Amino acid sequence: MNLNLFNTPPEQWTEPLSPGAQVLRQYATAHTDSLLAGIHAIAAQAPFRQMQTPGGYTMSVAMTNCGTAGWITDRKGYRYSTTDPLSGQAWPAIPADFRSLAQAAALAAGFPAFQPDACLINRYQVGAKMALHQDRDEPDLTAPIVSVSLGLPATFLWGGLQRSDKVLKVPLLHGDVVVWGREARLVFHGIAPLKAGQHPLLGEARLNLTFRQAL
Ligand code: MD3
Ligand code: FE
Repeated sequence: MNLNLFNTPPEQWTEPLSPGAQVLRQYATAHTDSLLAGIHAIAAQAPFRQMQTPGGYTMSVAMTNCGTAGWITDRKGYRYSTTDPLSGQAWPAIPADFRSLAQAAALAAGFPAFQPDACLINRYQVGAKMALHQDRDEPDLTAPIVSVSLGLPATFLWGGLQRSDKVLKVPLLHGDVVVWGREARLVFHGIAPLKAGQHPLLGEARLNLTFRQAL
């Protein structure tokens, strides 16, 4: 881990975040208008909702999905579902430009065979957070996860392979894309409570897309 990274302005990030995690700083910036239009259309079919955890808590992050499968949680557990439990219908398809962006980012990070079939869309309002967790509901852990950050900046919490490992804080900004694979794929991670602010395109919110191979 290069500690200089945290004193270096994001525009100068040129190194991997850590083994297996490649930051493609501002990779999505030219595409943010079409991403936001796509998310708006998806949310019209499959609204953002705050899901229940198996333990009975309501998540502070609101979520929706596009793709053949979408990630859900309720009292019965965490899983992928081919239908939206709110409507009983299939999730909206992944827009072609979303998919191209995710595949190009994966290719740039050394994953030429990435075929995302699920895209979880997280919406953070001020104070929303995501507790430290691993993403392990996907059957093929050799496939990476590609994330795209939009809107207000977030503090990404980057731990290790044990929940008790030291956590580093990394800023994720509007337009940043990160490809998480290999040694980074099962690392514990989370998002600190979203700080108040106003983003010119998104107001008081952050959106995060995560492209996954879930089937
Ligand atoms: C590292 N989302 O949806 S994206 C999630 O910003 C999630 O909404 C956060 O963690 C967010 O599961 C972080 C970055 C991310 C996503 C998946 C990962 C980092 C990851 C999977 C493995 C390792
Ligand atoms: Fe995650």
